[in-house]
Amino acid sequence: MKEIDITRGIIENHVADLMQSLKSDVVIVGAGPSGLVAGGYLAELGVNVTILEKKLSPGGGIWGGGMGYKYVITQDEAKGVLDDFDIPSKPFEDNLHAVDAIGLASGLIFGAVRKGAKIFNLVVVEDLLVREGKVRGVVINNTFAMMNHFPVDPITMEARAVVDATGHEHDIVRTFSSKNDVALNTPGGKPIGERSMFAEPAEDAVVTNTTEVYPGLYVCGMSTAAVYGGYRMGPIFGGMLLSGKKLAHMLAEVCGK
Ligand code: 48F
Repeated sequence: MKEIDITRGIIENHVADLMQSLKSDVVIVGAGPSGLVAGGYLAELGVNVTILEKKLSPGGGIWGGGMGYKYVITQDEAKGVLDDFDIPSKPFEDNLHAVDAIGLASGLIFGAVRKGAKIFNLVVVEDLLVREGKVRGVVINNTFAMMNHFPVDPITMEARAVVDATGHEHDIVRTFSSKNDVALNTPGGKPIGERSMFAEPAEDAVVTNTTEVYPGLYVCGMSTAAVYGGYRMGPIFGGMLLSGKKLAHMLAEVCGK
C-alpha cells in the first residue's frame, strides 16, 4: 500500500465527479432537508443533479433538533418521504411523528447519495451565471478561501435550473437581487423577508411557495419564507420534506423526465 496511490485514488475520483457536475441538469445550493429531498428524488427520476454545500457536514438545520433536544416533528403528509428515504419515526399525538434528528440528517444525506445525487461539501456558491434574462449556472468557490477572505477567483458550473435551498439565509436569491436590477416573481420584485413563528400557515406556505422565482432560478424549503414573506415554523420538518418533493417533480418535468 503506497500513500501516493491513496492520494491518486482520491484525486482521480473527486475530479471525475466534478467533471460530471460541470454541466448538470439541476444544481441545488444547500444540503439541508429540502435540498437533500429534492436532490434524492431528482436523481431517482433520472435527472443529473448536483448539490453544493458550503459547510463540512451536509444536513443544514436538522442536526440540532429543537434547541439541542434531538428530535424533530413531522406530519402524516410527509410520512411517505420518510419511508422513501428509509427513515424511522415514532407516531406522536395529533397526526404527528417524532423523528430522531441525527437519524433524519444522516438518512437524508445517505438517501440522496444512494439515489444518485452528487453532493460536494466545502463549496460556496457566491454568485450566478445569467445570460439573456435566464439563470444558466453557478459561480463557486472554496469555503476556506471565502472564510479567510483570500483573493481567490471562483470557477463555474452550468445547469438548466438552479435551486436556492439555502434556508433562512436565502443567500442566492438575496445576492442575485441585490447585485442586479432584476424583478423577481414576488410582489414588489424583491425578497419580502421572513415573518415570526406561526407553524401551521408556515408549513403550508413553504410548499405553496416552492416555485420559479426568476427564469431558471427556483426556491424550496425555508428560503421560500424569506423570499415570499412566509412565517417561520420552528422544528417541524414536514414542510421542508414536501417542498423538496414538489420541487423535484417540477424540475423533472422541466428536464423532460
Ligand atoms: O437551513 P437549511 O437546513 O435549509 P432548509 O432545507 O431547511 C430549514 C430547516 O433546517 C430549519 C427550519 C425547519 O423548520 O426552519 O431551519 O430550508 O440548510 C441550508 C443549507 O444551505 C447551506 C447551509 O450551510 C445549509 O447547510 N448554504 C447556505 N448558503 C450557501 C450554502 C451557499 N452560498 N453555498 C453553499 N451552501
